[in-house]
Amino acid sequence: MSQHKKVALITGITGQDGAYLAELLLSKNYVVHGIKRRSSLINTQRIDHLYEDPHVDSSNFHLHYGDLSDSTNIIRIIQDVQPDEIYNLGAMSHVKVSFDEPEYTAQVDGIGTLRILEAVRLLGLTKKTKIYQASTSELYGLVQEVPQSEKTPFYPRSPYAVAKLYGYWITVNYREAYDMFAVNGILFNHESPLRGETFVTRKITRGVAQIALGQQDKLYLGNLDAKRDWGHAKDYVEAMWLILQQEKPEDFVIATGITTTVRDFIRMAFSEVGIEIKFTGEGVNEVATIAACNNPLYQVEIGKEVVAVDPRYFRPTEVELLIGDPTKAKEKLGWKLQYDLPALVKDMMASDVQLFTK
Ligand code: NDP
Ligand code: GDR
Repeated sequence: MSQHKKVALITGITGQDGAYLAELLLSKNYVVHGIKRRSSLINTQRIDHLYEDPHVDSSNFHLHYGDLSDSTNIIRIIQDVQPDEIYNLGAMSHVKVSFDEPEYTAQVDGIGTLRILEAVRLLGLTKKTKIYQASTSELYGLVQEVPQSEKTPFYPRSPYAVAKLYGYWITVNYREAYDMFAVNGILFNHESPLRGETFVTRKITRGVAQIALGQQDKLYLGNLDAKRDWGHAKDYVEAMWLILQQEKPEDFVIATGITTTVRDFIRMAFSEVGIEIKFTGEGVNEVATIAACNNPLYQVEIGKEVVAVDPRYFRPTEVELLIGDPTKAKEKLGWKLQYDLPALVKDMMASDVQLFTK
C-alpha cells in the first residue's frame, strides 16, 4: 500500500529560504506546493532546478500564482492543496525598503499572516494543518538585553519589524484561541549564495568578487558598525522543519550566538580572496584601502580605495546589535549548525567569484 506523502505549502518559495526549504522537503519525500507572484520577468531562478513537469501524475513539485495581499487566492490555494504544513515565508523582507513602502509591508507581512491563519480556520483545517510563521530577530530592535531569547521583550524599529510584530502575535493568538499548531521561528540573519543582492552580506560578496576581478572600483555601504548574528540559510530551513515536527506548538529562537560587525564581514570577504584591507577615517568619511594582495590571480592596486560610506544606505532608525540565544532550539529540537561564519563567507565568496569569472 502506498504511504500518504506529507503535503507542504510554501509562501515565498521563490525567495532564498523558500528555495532551500523546498529542496529540503523534497529530499524528505514531501509533495511541495509553492505560491509565486506574477511578475513581468521570470522570478523562479532559485527553484528552476526543482521544476517537474506538471503533466506527469507523479510530480511532487507544484507552483501556484498568488499573493499574500489577496485573501481569495490564499483561501482557494489552501482549499485545493489541503496542506499538512504551511510555511509562511512570503514577505516584503527588506528593512530599508519598508520605510519607503510601509503600508504595503503591513499588508503583506502583517495582514498576510492573518490571511493564512484565517483561511486555515475558515476551511476547517485547524486540526490538520500546522503553520510556521517566519518571525525575525528584527522584533528585538532597540537593545533591551543580550543575548536575545524567546523571553526578551520586543522593540521593533522599522515598518518591516512592526508588521512582523503583528504577524508574530496573531500567530500566538490563533494558537491560543483556536488550539491551532501555529508557531513562530524567530530567526536571526541567515545568508547564502542565494541571498538577495541588496542585503548587506551578498552586496559585499558580490562587490568584493567584482573588485578582485577588476570589474568594479568601489563598494558603497551604509552603517559599518551594525552587528549581526549571521548563519547559513541551509541550517535555518532545517530548523523551520524541526519546529513543525514537535509534539507541542512552541516558538523558537534560531541563531548562532555569535555577533560580528559589518566592517569585519567586509574584512573576511576580502581575506577570502587573498586581499588585506585597512580601514581609516570615521563615520561618513570612513574608507577601506587595499593593504596587501597575496593572490597572484588578482591585479589589484595597493593603496586603492575600495570601500566607502554612502549615507543613503543609513536607516531612519537602526538596529545596532543582534545576538541570539539558541539554547532552547539546541536542547528541544536537537538543532545543530553545520556552518560557522567563516564557512558561510567561504561559500558565498566562492559562488560570487565563480559567477563573475568569465
Ligand atoms: P526573500 O526576500 O529572499 O524572499 C521573500 C519571498 O516572499 C519571495 O519569494 C518573494 O517573491 C515573496 N513575496 C514578496 N512579496 C510577496 C507577496 N505580496 N505575496 C506573496 N509572496 C511575496 O526573503 P528570505 O527568503 O530571506 O526570507 C524568508 C522569510 O523569512 C521572510 O518572511 C523574511 O521576512 C523572513 N526572515 C528572513 C531572515 C533572513 O535573514 N533571511 C531572518 C528572519 C526572518 P518574489 O521572489 O516574487 O520577490
Ligand atoms: P537586516 O539585513 O536589515 O538585518 O534584515 P541587511 O543585510 O539589509 O542589513 C544588515 C545591517 O547592515 C547594515 N548595512 C547595510 N545594509 C544593506 N542592506 N545595504 C548596505 O549597503 C548596508 N550597509 C550597512 C544595515 O544598516 C543593517 O544594520 C535582514 C532581512 O533578511 C530581514 O528580512 C530579516 O528579518 C532580518 O535580516 C533578520
